[in-house]
Amino acid sequence: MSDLFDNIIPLDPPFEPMAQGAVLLRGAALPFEKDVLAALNRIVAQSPFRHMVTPGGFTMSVAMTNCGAAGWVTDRSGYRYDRDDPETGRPWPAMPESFHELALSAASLAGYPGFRPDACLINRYEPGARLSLHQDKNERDLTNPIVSVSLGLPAIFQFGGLKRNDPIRKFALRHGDVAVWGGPSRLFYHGVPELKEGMHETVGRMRINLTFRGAL
Ligand code: MD6
Ligand code: FE
Repeated sequence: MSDLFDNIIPLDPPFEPMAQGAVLLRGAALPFEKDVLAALNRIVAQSPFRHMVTPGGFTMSVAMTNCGAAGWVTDRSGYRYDRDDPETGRPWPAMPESFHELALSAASLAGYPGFRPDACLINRYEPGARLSLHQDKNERDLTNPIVSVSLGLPAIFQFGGLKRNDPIRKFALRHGDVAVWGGPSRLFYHGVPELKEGMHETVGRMRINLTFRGAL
């Protein structure tokens, strides 16, 4: 019976262009889902999710943690990458093998082969949490793409242009989707409006977003 399935050629995940250099790979994280969620639990046991404070003094509604050689942090003094978790005083948890494999495979499918991220920012949205329009520009080497993985509850992703008031397009991001973006759109403004109430069968009442970067 199983030999019926042995010769099936795996199809690439559906490939949706978002902008020049940016592509949405629907379901590309699903083969890694189990390992990634198990590894995530180990990371959070070492460096728990926390609500960081922006330089302007606002507490973020999205809770964050990191893994890898460096982690993205914000506090009253600004945004930066730090090798240590300021809450624990210890280095961020190492990047798990399953995270590396997922990031490398999605980046390659999107046309960015050989991606070796050194930072993974992990965002947790509970219903009502949002991330206002921003650019990701604290990374030293902007030739690296960003690989962004969505797990759990669906969200709307707002994707603009190089200027804050450029027109915005919207994409629905669902469990398992991976957005890869770089090149001409690497510095495009983007955000996530308020997460809607809901319950995901494996992840629960939240959305998890992993964004892999070459930060150092
Ligand atoms: C999110 N993502 O999807 C927030 N940034 O929850 C980001 O801010 C982001 O998805 C840079 C590149 C891809 C992203
Ligand atoms: Fe971002």
